[in-house]
Amino acid sequence: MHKQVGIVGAGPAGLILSHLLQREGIESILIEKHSQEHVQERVRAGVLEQGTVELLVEMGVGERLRREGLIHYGIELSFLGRRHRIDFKELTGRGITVYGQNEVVKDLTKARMEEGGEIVFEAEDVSLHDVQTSRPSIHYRKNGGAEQVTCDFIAGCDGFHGICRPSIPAEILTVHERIYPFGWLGILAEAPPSSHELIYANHERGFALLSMRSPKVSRLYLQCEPEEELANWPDERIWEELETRLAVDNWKLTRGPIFQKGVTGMRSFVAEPMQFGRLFLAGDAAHIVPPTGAKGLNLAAADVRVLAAAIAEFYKFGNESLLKRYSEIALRRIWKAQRFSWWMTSILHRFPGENSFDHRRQLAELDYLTGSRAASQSLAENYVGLPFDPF
Ligand code: FAS
Ligand code: PHB
Repeated sequence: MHKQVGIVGAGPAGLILSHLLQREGIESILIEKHSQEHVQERVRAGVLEQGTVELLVEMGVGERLRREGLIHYGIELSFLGRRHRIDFKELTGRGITVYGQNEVVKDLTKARMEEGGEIVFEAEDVSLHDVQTSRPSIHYRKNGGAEQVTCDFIAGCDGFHGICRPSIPAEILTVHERIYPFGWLGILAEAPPSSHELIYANHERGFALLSMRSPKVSRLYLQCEPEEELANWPDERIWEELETRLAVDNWKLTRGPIFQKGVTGMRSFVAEPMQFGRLFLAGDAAHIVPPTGAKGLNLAAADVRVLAAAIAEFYKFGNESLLKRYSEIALRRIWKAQRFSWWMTSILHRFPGENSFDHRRQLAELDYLTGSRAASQSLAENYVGLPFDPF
C-alpha cells in the first residue's frame, strides 16, 4: 500500500495534520498504537489558544467546540491570600477556550472517519524504514499480521515516548532539557467550578491550579513530589490541600466526587532539528512544555499547521523550500512557548532548596506583574497565544 503521507500517532498533532492534508487533497494514513477508546478518553490539556480555536473552526471541526467550549477573557493569579485578575480582553482583545483535549480528539477522529480518513488503531511494533530516501515506509503488526505502507513523507506525531524521534540518529539530534523537581497531582471532580476563570495560586505549601471542563466538572491540580504516590492522597487530603492553597477571604471551594486522579511529571524538552530526510516530527514527539503555560496542545497544532502547508506546497509546486525551513519556522514559536512555560512555572512553584530570598523575589515578581500593565500584558499575549509567524 502507498500513501502520500504516513502519520504515526492519532493524538491532536496527527489528527489535525491528517485533516489539513485532506483539505489540500493529500491522502494520509494514521497509525496509532492504542485503541480508539483509549485515545479518546485520555485526560490531558484543557486550554485552547484563540489561534488554535480559529484553526479548528476553519478546518470545519469546531461546531461542538463552539457550542460547549467555555470562552474566558482572563485568569486569576493568587498569592498572599489575595486574587489578582489578568484581563486578557482589555490587554489583548483576545481570549482562550476551555475545552478538554479528549473532546478535541473525539471531534477530529469523527471528522476523519466521516470523510473516509484511514486510521489504524491498535497497531503494534510500529517501525520506520528508509526515511532518508524518497520512499520511506512504516511497518507495523495488526491482528497478528505484518503490514507496511510506503509513503512520500512520514510525520512523527507519536508523542514524547514514541518511536519516531528515536529513529533519528543521536548524532543528528540536539536535545535541550530541564526536568523540574516536582510534579502535578491532577483530579477531575463532579463539582461545579468554584470560579468562572482559572486560578493559578502561588502558596508557601506549593502551587495549585483551579481549572474546569464544563459547568459540572472541575479540573484541579496540586504541586507534589515528582514520584508522588497516589495512595498517599485520599480524597479528603486533596480537598483540604486545595482549600488551603487556593484560600482567600469569603470564598469557598465546592467539593464533589473525584472520578479521575493522576500525577504528571514536569519537564521542558526540545529536540532539534525536527526533520530528518523525509521524517518530520511534530508536537510532543519533538518538544514538551511544563503545563503551567497551557501550551502543549496548542504547540502541536501550530507545528502541523506549518507542516501541512509545507507538504501542500511540495505537491502543488514541487517546491521543497518550506519543507526545508519547517524546523526553523516551528522552533521559533516553540522556544517562545518554552520560555513562557518555564517562566510561569518558575514564578508559581516552590523549588526545593530555595531560601527566603527566593520566596520574596517570587512574591515581588508577582506583585510587579499584577501591578504593571506592561508586565501583565506580556503574560496575557503569551497566554492567549502569540500571533502565528508568517512563513
Ligand atoms: P500525544 O501524546 O497527545 O499523541 C501521540 C499519539 O501517538 C498517542 O495517541 C499515542 O498513543 C501514539 N503513539 C505513541 N507511540 C506510538 C507508536 N509507537 N506507534 C503508534 N502510535 C504511537 N498540556 C496542557 O496544555 N495542559 C495539560 O494539563 C496537560 N496535561 C498533560 C498531561 C499528560 C499526562 C501529558 C502526557 C501531557 C499533558 N499536556 C498538557 C500536554 C499535552 O496536551 C500534549 O502537548 C499533547 O497531547 C501533544 O499532542 P501530540 O503531539 O499529538 O502527542
Ligand atoms: C487544564 O485545564 O487541564 C489545564 C489548564 C491550564 C493549565 C494546565 C492545565 O495551565
